[in-house]
Amino acid sequence: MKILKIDHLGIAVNSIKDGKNIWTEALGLVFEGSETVEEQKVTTAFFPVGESEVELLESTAPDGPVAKFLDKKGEGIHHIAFRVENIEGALEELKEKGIRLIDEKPRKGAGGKKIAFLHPKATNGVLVELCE
Ligand code: CMX
Repeated sequence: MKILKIDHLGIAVNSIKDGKNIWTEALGLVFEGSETVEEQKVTTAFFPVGESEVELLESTAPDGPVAKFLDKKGEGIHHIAFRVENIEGALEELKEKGIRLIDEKPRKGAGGKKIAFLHPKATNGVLVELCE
């Protein structure tokens, strides 16, 4: 598999509206827009940084993965996303290597990207997302 770059860093927040100002007014990033991904039960807000982005994640449902994370750990880094060349091929390769996957097939993420998660227990406690 080939990782092309860090696509984004996902940060879980209680509220995008309340959390956004630190990234724009204090750190000078530009708010690029917001999107709700119903399947993931999150609303995302993107702030480009060079070739990567900061992604704020606010849960839309109390049983969603981001709500569970916030309940357990509070606000903070939720996942790191790597842009890959061929996500289906990358998942196949990882599966063959016996790496624990959350998604064996890609699903639809923000911006119409294909995304898939590896289990944090397989990657030193860090939730890793692949996207294309
Ligand atoms: N980072 C690191 N560890 C995490 C984690 C995260 N984001 N989310 C959960 N975990 C850990 C938990 O702390 C727990 O560890 P312990 O067993 O040591 O307590 C373990 O993973 C299992 O967690 P859980 O609470 O028992 O199980 P969940 O039902 O919360 O499932 C996970 C965890 C990772 C499978 C689930 O959150 C998931 O499927 N995540 C992928 C989807 C996702 O996060 N989508 C939101 C992002 C949307 C986007 O970017 O588009």
